[in-house]
Amino acid sequence: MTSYKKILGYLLVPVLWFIALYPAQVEAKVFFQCPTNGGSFSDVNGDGVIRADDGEIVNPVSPREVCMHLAAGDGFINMADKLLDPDANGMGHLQYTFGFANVTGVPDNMAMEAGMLAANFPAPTIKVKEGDELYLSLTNVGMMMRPDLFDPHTVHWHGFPNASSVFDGVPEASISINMGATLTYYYKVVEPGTFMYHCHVEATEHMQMGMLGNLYVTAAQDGTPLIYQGRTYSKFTYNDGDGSTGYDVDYPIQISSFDPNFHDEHIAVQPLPFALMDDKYPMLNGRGYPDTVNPAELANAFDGKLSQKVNALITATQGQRVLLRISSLSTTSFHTLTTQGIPMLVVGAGARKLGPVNDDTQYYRTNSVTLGGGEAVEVILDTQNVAPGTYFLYTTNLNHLANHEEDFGGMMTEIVVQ
Ligand SMILES: [Cu+2]
Repeated sequence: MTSYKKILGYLLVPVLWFIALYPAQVEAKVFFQCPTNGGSFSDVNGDGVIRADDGEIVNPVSPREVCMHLAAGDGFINMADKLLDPDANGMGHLQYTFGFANVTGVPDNMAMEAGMLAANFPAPTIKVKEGDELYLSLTNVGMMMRPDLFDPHTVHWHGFPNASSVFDGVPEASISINMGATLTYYYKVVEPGTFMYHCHVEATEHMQMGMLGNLYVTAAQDGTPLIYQGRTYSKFTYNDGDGSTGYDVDYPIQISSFDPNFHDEHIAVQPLPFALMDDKYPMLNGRGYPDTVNPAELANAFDGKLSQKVNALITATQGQRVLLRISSLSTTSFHTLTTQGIPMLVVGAGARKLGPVNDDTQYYRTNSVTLGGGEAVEVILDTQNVAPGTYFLYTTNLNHLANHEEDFGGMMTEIVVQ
């Protein structure tokens, strides 16, 4: 009789759990929302262009409805210190991360699996145009390597003028997304400029762990040719009225940095060294030099998944104006970037043009810009009088020119003028 009761007791536990959790199971689910057409037309690769399933570009008339589906979870990336350890087979330190993956176009019933252990660093780039409506579905796929954690995640579009806080991603002031659930953020994009995005849940931890990405908005003035200083442009950093922020090619460059100790303690399920946070891997677009100039998408050494899809190589044809959309999401330090041989013209900061419309007098020439976390600047490099060759964009914080213990790397990339 006693053993019968015992068995009944054991059986009762899962039954009670099932009853308790059943409502949660039916309510929380993956749910990609795209009003244009139920999801069959979408911005699959984050380039801001909507394509049908067969790849045909189907951008509707303005305002465009841009849909994107991100998964939030964990994963691994490879750091750039590939020379120190000869046994590493050309792979650098394997870094445990939290991050986002692009699962746009993946059917809802396969999105969890596609997003698991697929964290990208940096997060998939979000590029939209002023006037667009962005429907950004975020699904929390859980942290596979930390099953003890049940952290929610959010998307915080840093600098976005939300009409209400519900889509701001600050968990204390809005909502955050639990494991197995999806929230679709809605943004009516009304301001051009260089922004950035990150998860805002336990921000010091989740940002140090890598939930950071490039995000920028192209100007409504694009497509209307304007002549500035004798040259014609059809792409502009801002709605400047006079073409003074015109450019030929643009590159988002995001400053970030990792403390390997923090990440290693994390996957070892140890107390996290918040107060001792000390970043040893300074990066541009999630890579240290020389990985910054490797045009390939990098895979990690854990399961071979593509983990670092964005590089930081800047290329231009002589005579072109290059726009650098520089942002910083470092959680620990200010960082200074400089170019040698090509003057920097700063035309915008904090997603605002410097000075009013039809006025270029507040732009300034410099040879370095310094950014703290959350700051962004737009820098134009004019290659008209620059001899073809390879130049460098790098930090003057010389201790940041290293990939942890391996010197001659870190926060540096190349500007190749052809
Ligand atoms: Cu998060």
